[in-house]
Amino acid sequence: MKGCVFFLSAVFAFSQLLAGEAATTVSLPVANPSFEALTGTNLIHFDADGHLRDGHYSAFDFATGTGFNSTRAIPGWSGGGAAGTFNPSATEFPRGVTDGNNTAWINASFFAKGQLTQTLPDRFLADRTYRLSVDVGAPAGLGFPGYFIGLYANGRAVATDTNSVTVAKGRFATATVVVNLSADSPFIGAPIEIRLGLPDLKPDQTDFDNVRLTVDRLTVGETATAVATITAGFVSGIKITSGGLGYTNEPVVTLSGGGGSGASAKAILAGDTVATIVVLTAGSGYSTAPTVVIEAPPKALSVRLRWVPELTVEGPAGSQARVESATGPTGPWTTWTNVTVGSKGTVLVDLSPGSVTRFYRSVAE
Ligand SMILES: [Ca+2]
Repeated sequence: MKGCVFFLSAVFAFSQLLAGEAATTVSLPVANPSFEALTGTNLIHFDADGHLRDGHYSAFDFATGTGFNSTRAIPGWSGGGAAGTFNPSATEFPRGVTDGNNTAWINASFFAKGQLTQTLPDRFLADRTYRLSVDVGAPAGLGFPGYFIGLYANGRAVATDTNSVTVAKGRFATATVVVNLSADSPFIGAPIEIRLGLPDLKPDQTDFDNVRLTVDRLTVGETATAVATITAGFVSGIKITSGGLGYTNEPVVTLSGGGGSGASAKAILAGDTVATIVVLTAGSGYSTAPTVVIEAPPKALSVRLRWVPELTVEGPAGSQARVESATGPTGPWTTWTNVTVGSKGTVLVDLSPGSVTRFYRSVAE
């Protein structure tokens, strides 16, 4: 068949593969996120249920007016300067606050300003999208010094927002910062810190409410982990070190090693993570804590697309052709496959690794 003319055309087609990556958004726990946690018994400032009265506030640094000095002015948050918990009245916010009754307040003067910080138990991980949202309020009848919100790690700014959202007097508006860190970021593994503050030494007050922090986490392959403790040879408890993600059914928990036998345990889910592991039988004879193995979650079904070359060989029906490939346009050429040409041509798809960068030609046999 030498001398026949064969024609090869190539188009790039999408190939669908399984086991891609899907993400789910979860909330990271923030202590006292809406500033409702402060309670007290001083009936000047707190009602009979222990909640701040309308128009009353706590403060880190002074005890004048309707305020009072408190080292726990905002539970869960550390503070400096003029800052605390505030239950605004309709004078400051005619439409109320955005969540619950209270806000955080931070004051500034021409000489000093307050700040609030909270360091979370969660740490920054790579390739996750972190989103911090905070409702920022400008109390009516007072000067508004603007706002500052930020995510920090090891004392350094990771992502911040200063005054990008316009806040009307007597109203709240939502400010947001978003960050996604690569694996070589110096912040990976550092505890996540939230900071709320004022950008300038400018009177008078900014209020903050409803602090939310979410992270997009991969749903594939996050297996829960846990460690066991023993007492007098028995398994006395199992503590979860990571709840994992993506569980649809309670995973099997096995205990192995440690020199003993007979211990068993059961996992309990909260949503799609392992929340608790209950020891069912304590076993006996353990000299060291047995290893806790938790079954992996099922893989999420998802789709990843990729380019692959689709080749059409045309020529006399029934003739034989050899398709060659090379890494450059001038060769050297090697045989990729042999083909018998059909009456409408023959279609071939190269799914092998590196196919998108290869060159192809057809040769008569
Ligand atoms: Ca609130």
